[in-house]
Amino acid sequence: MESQITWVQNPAQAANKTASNTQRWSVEDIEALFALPFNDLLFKAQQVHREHFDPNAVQLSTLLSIKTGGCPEDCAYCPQSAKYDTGVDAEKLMPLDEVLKAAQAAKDKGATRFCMGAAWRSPKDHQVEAVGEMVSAVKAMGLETCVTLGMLKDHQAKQLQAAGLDYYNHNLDTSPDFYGDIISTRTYQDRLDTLDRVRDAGIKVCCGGIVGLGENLTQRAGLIAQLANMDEPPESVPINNLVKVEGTPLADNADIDPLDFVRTIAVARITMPKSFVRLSAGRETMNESTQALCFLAGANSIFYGEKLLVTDNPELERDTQLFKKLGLKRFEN
Ligand code: SAM
Ligand code: DTB
Ligand code: SF4
Repeated sequence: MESQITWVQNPAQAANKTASNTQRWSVEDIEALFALPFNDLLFKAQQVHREHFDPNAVQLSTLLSIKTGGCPEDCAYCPQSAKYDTGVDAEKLMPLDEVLKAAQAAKDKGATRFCMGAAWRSPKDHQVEAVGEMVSAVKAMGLETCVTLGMLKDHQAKQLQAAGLDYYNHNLDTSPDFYGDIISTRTYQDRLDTLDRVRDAGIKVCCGGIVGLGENLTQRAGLIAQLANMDEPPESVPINNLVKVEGTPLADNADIDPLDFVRTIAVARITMPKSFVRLSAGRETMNESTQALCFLAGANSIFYGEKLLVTDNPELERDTQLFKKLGLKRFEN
Protein backbone atom coordinates (compact mmCIF):
# COMPACT_ATOMS: atom_id res chain seq x y z
CA MET A 1 0.00 0.00 0.00
CA GLU A 2 1.23 3.54 -0.82
CA SER A 3 2.34 5.40 2.30
CA GLN A 4 0.37 8.58 3.08
CA ILE A 5 3.55 10.37 3.98
CA THR A 6 6.00 11.40 1.35
CA TRP A 7 9.02 13.65 1.37
CA VAL A 8 8.57 17.28 0.44
CA GLN A 9 10.64 18.69 -2.36
CA ASN A 10 11.28 22.36 -2.55
CA PRO A 11 9.96 23.40 -5.99
CA ALA A 12 12.80 25.89 -6.41
CA GLN A 13 15.28 23.10 -5.77
CA ALA A 14 13.58 20.88 -8.33
CA ALA A 15 13.56 23.57 -11.00
CA ASN A 16 17.05 25.00 -10.58
CA LYS A 17 19.34 22.12 -9.83
CA THR A 18 20.82 19.21 -11.63
CA ALA A 19 20.13 16.30 -9.39
CA SER A 20 23.35 14.67 -8.27
CA ASN A 21 21.46 12.35 -5.95
CA THR A 22 19.49 10.06 -8.20
CA GLN A 23 18.46 7.60 -5.51
CA ARG A 24 15.02 8.18 -4.06
CA TRP A 25 13.92 6.48 -0.87
CA SER A 26 10.23 6.06 -0.22
CA VAL A 27 9.07 6.23 3.38
CA GLU A 28 8.07 2.59 3.00
CA ASP A 29 11.60 1.60 1.89
CA ILE A 30 12.90 3.24 5.03
CA GLU A 31 10.28 1.64 7.25
CA ALA A 32 11.38 -1.70 5.79
CA LEU A 33 14.96 -0.97 6.87
CA PHE A 34 13.75 -0.18 10.39
CA ALA A 35 11.86 -3.50 10.40
CA LEU A 36 14.94 -5.62 9.57
CA PRO A 37 16.25 -7.95 12.25
CA PHE A 38 18.70 -5.89 14.32
CA ASN A 39 21.76 -7.92 13.30
CA ASP A 40 20.90 -7.71 9.60
CA LEU A 41 20.39 -3.96 9.85
CA LEU A 42 23.68 -3.39 11.66
CA PHE A 43 25.59 -5.66 9.30
CA LYS A 44 24.23 -3.78 6.30
CA ALA A 45 25.01 -0.40 7.88
CA GLN A 46 28.57 -1.47 8.75
CA GLN A 47 29.11 -2.75 5.20
CA VAL A 48 27.95 0.57 3.72
CA HIS A 49 30.05 2.45 6.26
CA ARG A 50 33.22 0.57 5.30
CA GLU A 51 32.71 1.36 1.61
CA HIS A 52 33.11 5.07 2.30
CA PHE A 53 34.85 5.62 5.64
CA ASP A 54 37.53 4.36 7.96
CA PRO A 55 35.30 2.48 10.46
CA ASN A 56 37.52 3.44 13.39
CA ALA A 57 37.72 7.19 12.85
CA VAL A 58 35.29 9.61 14.49
CA GLN A 59 35.07 13.32 13.76
CA LEU A 60 35.04 15.63 16.80
CA SER A 61 32.94 18.81 16.83
CA THR A 62 32.74 21.16 19.81
CA LEU A 63 29.68 23.35 20.40
CA LEU A 64 29.48 26.82 21.89
CA SER A 65 26.32 28.81 22.56
CA ILE A 66 27.29 32.29 21.39
CA LYS A 67 23.82 33.73 22.03
CA THR A 68 21.84 31.95 24.69
CA GLY A 69 18.12 31.94 25.50
CA GLY A 70 15.20 34.29 24.90
CA CYS A 71 14.29 32.77 21.51
CA PRO A 72 10.87 33.82 20.15
CA GLU A 73 10.21 30.40 18.54
CA ASP A 74 8.19 27.73 20.36
CA CYS A 75 10.08 24.50 19.51
CA ALA A 76 8.61 22.13 22.10
CA TYR A 77 11.95 20.45 22.86
CA CYS A 78 14.03 23.57 23.35
CA PRO A 79 15.29 24.93 26.66
CA GLN A 80 16.13 28.25 24.97
CA SER A 81 12.61 29.20 23.90
CA ALA A 82 11.32 32.28 25.74
CA LYS A 83 7.88 30.62 25.83
CA TYR A 84 8.92 28.07 28.45
CA ASP A 85 10.22 28.50 31.96
CA THR A 86 13.36 26.39 31.90
CA GLY A 87 15.70 28.50 34.02
CA VAL A 88 17.76 29.51 30.95
CA ASP A 89 18.15 33.31 30.96
CA ALA A 90 18.44 35.38 27.80
CA GLU A 91 21.96 36.63 27.20
CA LYS A 92 23.60 38.94 24.68
CA LEU A 93 25.84 37.84 21.82
CA MET A 94 29.16 36.70 23.24
CA PRO A 95 32.12 38.99 22.55
CA LEU A 96 34.67 37.86 19.95
CA ASP A 97 37.55 37.40 22.43
CA GLU A 98 35.51 34.98 24.57
CA VAL A 99 34.50 32.98 21.51
CA LEU A 100 38.13 32.72 20.42
CA LYS A 101 39.19 31.59 23.88
CA ALA A 102 36.62 28.79 23.75
CA ALA A 103 37.67 27.84 20.21
CA GLN A 104 41.32 27.63 21.25
CA ALA A 105 40.39 25.44 24.24
CA ALA A 106 38.36 23.16 21.93
CA LYS A 107 41.29 22.90 19.52
CA ASP A 108 43.73 22.16 22.33
CA LYS A 109 41.47 19.33 23.51
CA GLY A 110 41.40 17.78 20.04
CA ALA A 111 38.27 19.08 18.28
CA THR A 112 38.59 19.71 14.54
CA ARG A 113 35.32 21.61 14.07
CA PHE A 114 33.92 24.47 16.14
CA CYS A 115 30.14 24.96 16.00
CA MET A 116 28.60 28.19 17.20
CA GLY A 117 24.87 28.27 18.01
CA ALA A 118 22.56 31.22 18.51
CA ALA A 119 19.01 31.18 19.89
CA TRP A 120 17.59 33.33 17.10
CA ARG A 121 14.57 32.84 14.87
CA SER A 122 16.46 34.67 12.11
CA PRO A 123 19.47 36.93 12.57
CA LYS A 124 19.61 40.63 11.70
CA ASP A 125 22.25 41.79 9.22
CA HIS A 126 24.48 43.31 11.90
CA GLN A 127 24.35 40.03 13.83
CA VAL A 128 25.38 38.07 10.75
CA GLU A 129 28.25 40.48 10.32
CA ALA A 130 29.41 39.93 13.92
CA VAL A 131 29.15 36.14 13.51
CA GLY A 132 31.05 36.41 10.21
CA GLU A 133 33.96 37.96 12.12
CA MET A 134 33.89 35.06 14.57
CA VAL A 135 33.86 32.58 11.69
CA SER A 136 36.88 34.16 9.98
CA ALA A 137 38.85 34.31 13.22
CA VAL A 138 38.04 30.71 14.23
CA LYS A 139 38.90 29.47 10.74
CA ALA A 140 42.24 31.31 10.92
CA MET A 141 43.03 29.17 13.98
CA GLY A 142 42.89 26.08 11.77
CA LEU A 143 39.47 24.81 12.83
CA GLU A 144 36.54 23.98 10.57
CA THR A 145 33.60 26.27 11.27
CA CYS A 146 29.87 25.65 11.64
CA VAL A 147 27.14 28.02 12.76
CA THR A 148 23.44 27.64 13.46
CA LEU A 149 21.57 30.94 13.58
CA GLY A 150 18.02 30.15 12.44
CA MET A 151 16.47 31.19 9.14
CA LEU A 152 18.70 33.05 6.68
CA LYS A 153 18.09 35.38 3.77
CA ASP A 154 20.03 34.90 0.50
CA HIS A 155 22.47 37.73 1.12
CA GLN A 156 23.14 36.55 4.68
CA ALA A 157 24.07 33.07 3.49
CA LYS A 158 26.41 34.63 0.93
CA GLN A 159 27.92 36.85 3.61
CA LEU A 160 28.67 33.84 5.81
CA GLN A 161 30.19 31.99 2.87
CA ALA A 162 32.42 34.99 2.15
CA ALA A 163 33.53 34.97 5.79
CA GLY A 164 34.80 31.42 5.23
CA LEU A 165 32.01 29.39 6.83
CA ASP A 166 32.34 25.65 6.16
CA TYR A 167 28.99 24.30 7.47
CA TYR A 168 25.56 25.69 8.34
CA ASN A 169 23.47 23.63 10.77
CA HIS A 170 19.74 23.81 10.22
CA ASN A 171 17.79 20.74 11.31
CA LEU A 172 14.52 19.47 9.86
CA ASP A 173 14.04 17.79 13.23
CA THR A 174 11.15 15.49 12.25
CA SER A 175 8.84 14.51 9.38
CA PRO A 176 6.79 17.14 7.51
CA ASP A 177 3.47 15.86 8.88
CA PHE A 178 4.57 15.87 12.54
CA TYR A 179 6.36 19.23 12.41
CA GLY A 180 3.26 21.28 13.33
CA ASP A 181 2.86 19.27 16.56
CA ILE A 182 6.32 20.40 17.68
CA ILE A 183 6.70 23.94 16.33
CA SER A 184 3.96 26.45 15.44
CA THR A 185 6.06 29.57 14.81
CA ARG A 186 7.52 28.46 11.45
CA THR A 187 6.85 25.89 8.76
CA TYR A 188 8.75 22.98 7.28
CA GLN A 189 8.93 24.95 4.07
CA ASP A 190 10.72 27.80 5.92
CA ARG A 191 13.37 25.27 6.93
CA LEU A 192 13.72 23.90 3.38
CA ASP A 193 14.04 27.44 2.00
CA THR A 194 16.96 28.26 4.31
CA LEU A 195 18.63 24.95 3.48
CA ASP A 196 18.35 25.85 -0.21
CA ARG A 197 19.90 29.25 0.38
CA VAL A 198 22.78 27.69 2.29
CA ARG A 199 23.40 25.17 -0.53
CA ASP A 200 23.18 27.86 -3.21
CA ALA A 201 25.70 30.01 -1.34
CA GLY A 202 28.21 27.13 -1.49
CA ILE A 203 28.19 26.30 2.23
CA LYS A 204 28.15 22.66 3.31
CA VAL A 205 24.92 21.52 4.92
CA CYS A 206 24.60 20.06 8.42
CA CYS A 207 21.02 18.87 8.79
CA GLY A 208 19.41 16.18 10.90
CA GLY A 209 16.78 15.72 13.52
CA ILE A 210 15.64 14.52 16.90
CA VAL A 211 14.24 11.17 17.94
CA GLY A 212 11.98 10.83 20.96
CA LEU A 213 9.73 13.81 20.18
CA GLY A 214 6.71 11.48 20.26
CA GLU A 215 6.91 10.68 16.55
CA ASN A 216 5.69 7.30 15.36
CA LEU A 217 7.90 4.98 13.33
CA THR A 218 6.50 6.19 10.00
CA GLN A 219 7.29 9.76 11.02
CA ARG A 220 10.80 8.79 12.06
CA ALA A 221 11.22 7.16 8.65
CA GLY A 222 9.73 10.33 7.12
CA LEU A 223 12.52 12.45 8.57
CA ILE A 224 15.19 10.14 7.15
CA ALA A 225 13.46 10.11 3.73
CA GLN A 226 13.40 13.87 3.72
CA LEU A 227 17.14 14.08 4.42
CA ALA A 228 18.21 11.25 2.12
CA ASN A 229 16.13 12.51 -0.82
CA MET A 230 17.68 15.95 -0.94
CA ASP A 231 19.28 16.66 -4.32
CA GLU A 232 22.53 16.70 -2.41
CA PRO A 233 22.15 14.97 0.96
CA PRO A 234 23.62 16.92 3.89
CA GLU A 235 27.36 16.42 4.33
CA SER A 236 26.71 16.15 8.05
CA VAL A 237 23.64 14.53 9.65
CA PRO A 238 23.19 15.05 13.38
CA ILE A 239 20.88 12.52 15.00
CA ASN A 240 19.84 13.87 18.40
CA ASN A 241 18.16 11.91 21.15
CA LEU A 242 15.72 14.28 22.86
CA VAL A 243 17.26 15.87 25.95
CA LYS A 244 14.25 16.24 28.22
CA VAL A 245 14.38 19.63 29.86
CA GLU A 246 12.11 20.58 32.74
CA GLY A 247 9.72 23.36 31.73
CA THR A 248 9.51 22.34 28.05
CA PRO A 249 6.31 20.68 26.80
CA LEU A 250 8.25 17.47 26.07
CA ALA A 251 9.84 17.18 29.52
CA ASP A 252 7.79 14.08 30.38
CA ASN A 253 8.07 12.27 27.05
CA ALA A 254 8.73 8.55 27.30
CA ASP A 255 12.33 7.52 26.69
CA ILE A 256 12.82 5.74 23.40
CA ASP A 257 14.36 2.28 23.52
CA PRO A 258 18.13 2.77 23.08
CA LEU A 259 18.11 0.05 20.39
CA ASP A 260 15.62 2.12 18.39
CA PHE A 261 18.07 5.01 18.56
CA VAL A 262 20.80 2.70 17.23
CA ARG A 263 18.46 1.63 14.42
CA THR A 264 17.92 5.26 13.46
CA ILE A 265 21.67 5.76 13.14
CA ALA A 266 21.95 2.60 11.02
CA VAL A 267 19.14 3.69 8.71
CA ALA A 268 20.71 7.15 8.32
CA ARG A 269 24.03 5.50 7.45
CA ILE A 270 22.50 3.19 4.82
CA THR A 271 20.46 5.92 3.15
CA MET A 272 23.19 8.58 3.28
CA PRO A 273 26.33 6.52 2.68
CA LYS A 274 28.72 9.42 2.11
CA SER A 275 27.51 11.72 4.90
CA PHE A 276 29.01 12.05 8.33
CA VAL A 277 26.34 10.77 10.72
CA ARG A 278 26.67 12.43 14.10
CA LEU A 279 25.68 10.75 17.34
CA SER A 280 24.57 14.10 18.77
CA ALA A 281 22.55 15.24 21.80
CA GLY A 282 21.62 12.60 24.36
CA ARG A 283 25.03 10.99 24.98
CA GLU A 284 25.13 12.27 28.58
CA THR A 285 22.56 9.66 29.60
CA MET A 286 23.61 7.00 27.07
CA ASN A 287 25.71 4.10 28.31
CA GLU A 288 28.93 2.96 26.63
CA SER A 289 27.36 -0.13 25.08
CA THR A 290 24.70 1.90 23.29
CA GLN A 291 27.28 4.38 22.05
CA ALA A 292 29.46 1.50 20.85
CA LEU A 293 26.48 0.12 18.90
CA CYS A 294 25.92 3.57 17.38
CA PHE A 295 29.51 3.56 16.08
CA LEU A 296 28.99 0.04 14.75
CA ALA A 297 25.82 1.29 13.05
CA GLY A 298 27.85 3.92 11.22
CA ALA A 299 27.97 7.00 13.43
CA ASN A 300 31.29 8.72 12.75
CA SER A 301 31.00 12.09 14.43
CA ILE A 302 30.17 13.31 17.93
CA PHE A 303 29.81 16.52 19.89
CA TYR A 304 32.90 16.58 22.04
CA GLY A 305 33.13 18.85 25.07
CA GLU A 306 31.34 19.09 28.39
CA LYS A 307 28.43 21.18 27.15
CA LEU A 308 26.13 21.02 24.16
CA LEU A 309 24.47 24.47 23.99
CA VAL A 310 22.96 24.74 27.46
CA THR A 311 22.72 21.11 28.58
CA ASP A 312 25.46 18.68 29.60
CA ASN A 313 27.51 16.40 27.38
CA PRO A 314 29.94 13.71 28.65
CA GLU A 315 33.16 14.79 30.36
CA LEU A 316 36.21 14.64 28.08
CA GLU A 317 37.76 11.95 30.25
CA ARG A 318 34.71 9.70 29.73
CA ASP A 319 34.99 10.09 25.94
CA THR A 320 38.75 9.53 25.99
CA GLN A 321 38.22 6.28 27.90
CA LEU A 322 35.47 5.17 25.54
CA PHE A 323 37.63 5.85 22.48
CA LYS A 324 40.46 3.88 24.09
CA LYS A 325 38.21 0.91 24.90
CA LEU A 326 36.82 0.83 21.35
CA GLY A 327 40.12 1.53 19.58
CA LEU A 328 38.63 4.64 17.96
CA LYS A 329 40.73 7.49 16.67
CA ARG A 330 40.01 11.06 15.74
CA PHE A 331 39.08 11.70 12.11
CA GLU A 332 41.65 14.04 10.56
CA ASN A 333 40.38 16.34 7.81
N1 SAM B 1 17.85 28.60 16.65
C1 SAM B 1 18.51 27.86 15.69
C2 SAM B 1 17.64 26.79 15.06
O1 SAM B 1 16.66 26.37 15.65
O2 SAM B 1 17.99 26.34 13.97
C3 SAM B 1 19.81 27.22 16.15
C4 SAM B 1 19.90 26.60 17.51
S1 SAM B 1 18.83 25.22 17.84
C5 SAM B 1 19.12 24.98 19.57
C6 SAM B 1 19.66 23.85 17.02
C7 SAM B 1 19.09 22.47 17.14
O3 SAM B 1 19.31 21.94 18.43
C8 SAM B 1 17.60 22.28 16.93
O4 SAM B 1 17.23 22.28 15.60
C9 SAM B 1 17.38 20.90 17.55
O5 SAM B 1 17.57 19.90 16.56
C10 SAM B 1 18.50 20.80 18.58
N2 SAM B 1 17.95 20.75 19.95
C11 SAM B 1 17.49 21.79 20.67
N3 SAM B 1 17.03 21.38 21.86
C12 SAM B 1 17.21 20.04 21.90
C13 SAM B 1 16.92 19.05 22.89
N4 SAM B 1 16.34 19.35 24.04
N5 SAM B 1 17.25 17.77 22.61
C14 SAM B 1 17.82 17.44 21.42
N6 SAM B 1 18.12 18.35 20.48
C15 SAM B 1 17.81 19.63 20.69
C1 DTB C 1 22.38 19.63 16.65
O1 DTB C 1 21.82 18.87 15.82
N1 DTB C 1 22.44 19.41 17.96
C2 DTB C 1 23.11 20.49 18.64
C3 DTB C 1 23.58 21.39 17.46
N2 DTB C 1 22.99 20.75 16.32
C4 DTB C 1 23.37 22.83 17.49
C5 DTB C 1 22.31 21.14 19.69
C6 DTB C 1 21.81 20.18 20.74
C7 DTB C 1 21.12 20.97 21.79
C8 DTB C 1 20.75 20.15 22.98
C9 DTB C 1 20.08 20.96 24.03
C10 DTB C 1 20.90 22.13 24.48
O2 DTB C 1 21.96 21.98 25.10
O3 DTB C 1 20.45 23.28 24.22
FE1 SF4 D 1 14.87 28.95 19.12
FE2 SF4 D 1 16.38 27.18 17.81
FE3 SF4 D 1 15.47 26.67 20.30
FE4 SF4 D 1 13.75 26.68 18.31
S1 SF4 D 1 15.50 25.26 18.56
S2 SF4 D 1 13.46 27.68 20.30
S3 SF4 D 1 14.60 28.27 17.01
S4 SF4 D 1 16.90 28.25 19.72
